[in-house]
Amino acid sequence: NAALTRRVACPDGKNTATNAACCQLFAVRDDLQENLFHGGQCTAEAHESLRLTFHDAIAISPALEAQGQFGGGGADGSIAIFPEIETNFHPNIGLDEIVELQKPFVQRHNLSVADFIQFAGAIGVSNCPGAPQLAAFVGRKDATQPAPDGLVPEPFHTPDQIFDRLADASQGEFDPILTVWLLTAHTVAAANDVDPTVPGSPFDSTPGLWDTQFFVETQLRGTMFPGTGGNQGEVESAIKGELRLQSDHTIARDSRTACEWQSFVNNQTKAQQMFQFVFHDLSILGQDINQLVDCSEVVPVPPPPQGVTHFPAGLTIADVEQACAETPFPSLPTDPGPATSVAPVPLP
Ligand code: HEB
Ligand code: CA
Repeated sequence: NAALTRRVACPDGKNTATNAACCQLFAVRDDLQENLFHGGQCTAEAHESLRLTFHDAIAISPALEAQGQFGGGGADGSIAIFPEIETNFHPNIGLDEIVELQKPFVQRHNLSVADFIQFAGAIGVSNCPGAPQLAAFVGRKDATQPAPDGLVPEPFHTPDQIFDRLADASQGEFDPILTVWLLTAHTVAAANDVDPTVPGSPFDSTPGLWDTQFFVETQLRGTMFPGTGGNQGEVESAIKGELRLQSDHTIARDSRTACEWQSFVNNQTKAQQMFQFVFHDLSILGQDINQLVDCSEVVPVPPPPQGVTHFPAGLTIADVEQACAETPFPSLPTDPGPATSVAPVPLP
């Protein structure tokens, strides 16, 4: 049907789009890829841009509103519009850095800050082999006031606290199962501030790949810390150099989520499709979808997945802390060679 597929020519003379409102995004995309993401890499700037999407979007609370308090605006850009307030909230530690790096891009393009944050996250993820193509919308309304403190989950929160918070933010949509889907993001992630003696400690052995190693490695019995012990929100990991968040550990073992967690192991399609679905909804929390234009076509199709799901060298099924009672842990090959050790993700 020609009417459905008709495209508009963009004023840049190079691109076409299904909606003229998407034309401005091509230049933003190209600028981000060249000048923030090092020519299209899945490195720290991409990881931090993804984390920022969550910390902006999740700060919305119908429960607070019901008590007559301002509950935050969700994906409204508030974290970058009021950075001196929100990046000082404890769970937002470290995000001042990516907010500062993104600032000149926001200034030289014409997007709302809210649109920019979610768009940068989607472009950053598109550089990670095996990732889904994430949604991109334009038309969000920017915040006029900062979100209140206390709405972003912490790694030392219990599963109950985290499940309650995500359900509140999404009016019940993000249940424990969808919380697992959201946590797929930790496949391209590292921590700088949980243990400041070892910045850049990744959550899985492949922080540059959107794969399911995160779901494998968080199920392994913890035996060591990448740096010092005794940090709030951290538990032992199974691999040298890897950092395990207490929240990832407990949600991986909680009876409500253990089988869902395990179901991601060696299921690349699931790791793509479920995250694509939840990011779409996360990225528009607090906004009216009917006021937005879908420009997802501007997001590059990510490179194909790389590698085979495996146990890190030196570890086997015997090291799995089986938490799902219903189905056995998938059988996986063990990497050859001496025990795996993961290098830190280089800082921006
Ligand atoms: Fe996340 C990172 C927590 C969810 C994305 N985390 C991170 C960290 C922490 C966290 C603590 C580290 C920081 C530093 O630097 O130190 N998370 C968390 C929690 C939760 C979460 C508690 C709930 C459960 N995330 C999430 C989501 C997302 C994310 C949903 C998306 C969407 N993260 C992320 C990323 C990262 C992180 C991407 C990385 C960053 C870098 O690398 O830098
Ligand atoms: Ca990974």
